[in-house]
Amino acid sequence: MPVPTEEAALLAAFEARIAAGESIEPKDWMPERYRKQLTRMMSQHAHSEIVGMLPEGNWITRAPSLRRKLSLLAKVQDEAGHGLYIYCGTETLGVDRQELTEQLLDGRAKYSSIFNYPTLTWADVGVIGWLVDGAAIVNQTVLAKASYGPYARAMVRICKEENFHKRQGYEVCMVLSKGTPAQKAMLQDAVNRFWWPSLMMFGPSDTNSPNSAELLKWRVKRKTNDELRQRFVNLTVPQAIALGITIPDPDLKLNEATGDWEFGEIDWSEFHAVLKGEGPCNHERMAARQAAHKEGEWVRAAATAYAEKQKARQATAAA
Ligand code: BYC
Repeated sequence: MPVPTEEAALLAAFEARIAAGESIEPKDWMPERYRKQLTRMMSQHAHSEIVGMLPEGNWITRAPSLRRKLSLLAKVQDEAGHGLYIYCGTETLGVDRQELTEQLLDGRAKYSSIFNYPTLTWADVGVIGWLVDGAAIVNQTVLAKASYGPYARAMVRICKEENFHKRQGYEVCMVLSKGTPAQKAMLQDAVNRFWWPSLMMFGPSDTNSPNSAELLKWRVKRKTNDELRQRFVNLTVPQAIALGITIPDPDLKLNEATGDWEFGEIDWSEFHAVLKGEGPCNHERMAARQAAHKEGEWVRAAATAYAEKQKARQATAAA
């Protein structure tokens, strides 16, 4: 079916604005497909921040000192804030948070694969800060230049907080790396378990990424999954060397000509299994979110009743 002339003109104007580096704002015309892609990506991102509180939240009561407990508490709270900024961003696209939450709880929406792995030791908390938040910074620094204004602006603030998260994580790793043989072994074990899942956070390889072409065309994404993954590896390997930690990849080697740290093949069958709900903690994560939603029902009911009472009071005062 031919595209109506009016819509074709709107689309051309929209694409010209994007090509000129302008920001698209909530009330601007946008193609339905752009709105849909952004809603999908932003909602997954928001859900990841919320589900992402669970693995580290698991260690708040067991942090080894008050100082560690305070910084971990602050970090986990920040993640809740990130989720809220991004849900607010999706509201500007016309979808409310309740609807997106329902999609998460009934399994229609995805969240980042990384949060389906368990946190078995205290070293995991350090390694998540270092690798997982480190990967998020690489990805999100570029998203801070995304064409959709509310998403890009949320990323600026989130990246600042992620920097604190990465530093607190790396500092935990540094202390462990200088500790007893048992502490060093615990750190190495955590890196062994989180290295490959961290690389998977960047999504499938470019040849297998169905959404990339459209997102790159509309400058939501500014770099491809593989480009960002490579950047993360290049930044992280020297940090691992500084810690005296071995990256669990026998094929890892520096290509002197390109300056890239070349790495081995990712196990994509593991990635796809986790996306299908078959990761080590998928069931546990979903059960935790469902329980939290149920337990929070009285808060939502109380807030709604309060808002209605306020509205009624204002109506009486105005009458
Ligand atoms: N996990 O065509 P593709 C954090 C899906 S949280 C699960 O390449 P796209 C933190 C993808 O959605 C930070 N699913 O997709 C929080 C698509 O499926 P659908 C989280 C994945 O969108 C707490 C399909 O695979 N960051 O930092 O072009 C504590 C094909 O992929 C994954 C974000 O969410 C995955 N890893 O690119 C600590 C960043 N990868 O929807 C830290 C924002 C791919 O078609 N998102 N899929 O059914 C993005 O940058 C992009 O959406 C992605 C994927 C690079 C993730």
